[in-house]
Amino acid sequence: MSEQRIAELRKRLNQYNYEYHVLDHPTISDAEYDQLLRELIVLEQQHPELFDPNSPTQRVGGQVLDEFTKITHKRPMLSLGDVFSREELMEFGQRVEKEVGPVEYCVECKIDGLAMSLTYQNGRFQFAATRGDGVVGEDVSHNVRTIRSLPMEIDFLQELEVRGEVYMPKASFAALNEKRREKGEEEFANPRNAAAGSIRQLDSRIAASRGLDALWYHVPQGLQLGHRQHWQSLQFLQQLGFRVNPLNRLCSSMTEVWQWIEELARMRPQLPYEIDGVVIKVNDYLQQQQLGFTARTPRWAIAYKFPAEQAVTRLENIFVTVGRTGKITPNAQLTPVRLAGTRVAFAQLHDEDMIREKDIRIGDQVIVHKAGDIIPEVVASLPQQRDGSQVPYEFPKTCPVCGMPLVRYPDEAHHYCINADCPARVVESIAHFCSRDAMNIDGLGVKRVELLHQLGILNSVEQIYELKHHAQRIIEVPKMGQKSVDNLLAAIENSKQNSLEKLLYGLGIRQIGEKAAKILAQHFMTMDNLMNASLQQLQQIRDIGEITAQILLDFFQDEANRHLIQALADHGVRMSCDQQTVRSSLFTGKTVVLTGTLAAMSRSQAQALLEQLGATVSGSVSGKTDYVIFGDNAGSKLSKAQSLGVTTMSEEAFLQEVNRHAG
Ligand code: 0OW
Repeated sequence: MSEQRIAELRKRLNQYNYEYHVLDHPTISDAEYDQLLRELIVLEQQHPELFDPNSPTQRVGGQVLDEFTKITHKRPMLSLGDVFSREELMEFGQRVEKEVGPVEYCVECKIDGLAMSLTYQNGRFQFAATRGDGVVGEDVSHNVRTIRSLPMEIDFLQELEVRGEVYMPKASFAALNEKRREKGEEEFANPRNAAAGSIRQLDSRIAASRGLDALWYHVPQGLQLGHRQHWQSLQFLQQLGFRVNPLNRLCSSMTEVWQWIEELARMRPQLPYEIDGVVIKVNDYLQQQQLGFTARTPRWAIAYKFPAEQAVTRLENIFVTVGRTGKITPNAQLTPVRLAGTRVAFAQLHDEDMIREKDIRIGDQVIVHKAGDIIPEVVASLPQQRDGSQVPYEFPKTCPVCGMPLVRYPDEAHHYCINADCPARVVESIAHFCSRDAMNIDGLGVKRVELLHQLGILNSVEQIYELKHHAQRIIEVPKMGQKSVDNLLAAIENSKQNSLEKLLYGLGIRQIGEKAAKILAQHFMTMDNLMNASLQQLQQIRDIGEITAQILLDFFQDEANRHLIQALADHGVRMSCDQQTVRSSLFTGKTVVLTGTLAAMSRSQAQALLEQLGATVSGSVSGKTDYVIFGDNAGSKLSKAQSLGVTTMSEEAFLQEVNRHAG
């Protein structure tokens, strides 16, 4: 009876999945597994009435959503307080032990991925939700189901919530970026971004191809389930088939905790996943209850964050690159060095003054600093290590690409190539137009644009929309098969539907970044209205100062720009803006600045939320700022706001205001 056979195959294949992906100890060969899977696929096709989204056949994805549904967490998903030194960690321990007496700590790697909440009922996976703002997350079940190590069925029938971290293993991350490099697509900065980008895909086949994994570390209702310690809950999870980190340790003192932290710091480069610190939790649930919570974080847990890494290496040479605005940026070529888990061969030098002030010379030993996914930078040279072979750097007088003389405006730090036809600027401008935050044309990264520019078929933004006439030429480009040409031409066609702010930002007008583009698009709604606006109309827009208004006026009066816009319109590029659903709130029409590290969400998520509430998010604090919202480690912007008497708002007050309008 095939119904029995289907049930039996599902059970066996789930067990084999568990053995392979959780125990790393398969008991059958891949060929046997594939054969059983094929048999199940055939049987399920013959019995669509027995479809089960949790079946082993669904791990490869196949569901495509058109949007994410929201899920409100039964219990808020908290963030963690951070400490950055042994001393601060010891203070945490003293505070805890002063309140509840001697404690045992559970010490866990702080996996650098994205927090995830799972819900099971009747022993079956029901749904998975991202953390979102801590209160409302997104249903990403279709993508989480593709994580092979996650059990879809467990031997526990009560409703159960399990929390953990979905992450992209270093190996998957390297493979993914290699593939993107080959396709001329933008690479992910780090595994966390790659994991978040994968989990937020609407098409689960993409998520299934990304090699995601997860480790589970929290049972919110542990105490209600009769567990006395967190450690017991971790064992409970392990017995149910969840992957739990074998590097978790129980420690009976903060001194022992610190020893384990030092051990994990040593192991960090060899771990198969990125960690950005260590999480230390009071193990006993009753003691956790006594300690309670702050607005956003448990008082019984803390994250110790590893210090940003530095390294010393030799500065081999300095070379300049030409940006799309003609800005000349000096870069350091280094003797490659491992830094924060990555191989670093280049670093930023910012500008000529910095090179002189820090007395950085070619051949110097230099200190290189890398924090998070920020581009590495040279922080200092080591003059005491000079051997006389070092050479001061002479900033070039002419553009290295087109040979025209460089210009340095009096009050500017940078030199510029002012030749609008400089090949470097043409290529950078086209690549910017195609970039993700602009017209988002996948497959036209800088390298690919450079190639097509050299072929002579891509010399302007307008010619992007004429590439379809050169399909045969494009196929000749290395690693461009028919499929990637089709994808590229489809991406170009799709870009015509972008809302006006993406086009405006893509045009690369000086001083017009994403924020200003969005403000202008939402204010004028069409390109025509904007192009014909007077200086006064432009100046009266909040956050568009006099200088920017003049730059805009000059840009739209320039015949070449009007011709380009007309040509893009003739190609069918949309010249209007999406209607924004602005819900009125405390922030409507106000200028808001975000500062510090928000726990509940990323900076860009907070910005999007604020803009939906009708606020303008600005990058700098001034007398015109209405609110400064601060997270952890808020710095100079917060103190400037206080000195200017600008209203400051904590993240939890911001979240309360947002949730008042959540809808
Ligand atoms: N990233 C981690 C991790 C962990 C939570 C649940 C109770 C208090 C915080 O590896 N090992 N353990 C916890 O415990 N949280 C972690 O990550 C948190 C989730 C959200 C912010 C941090 O990344």
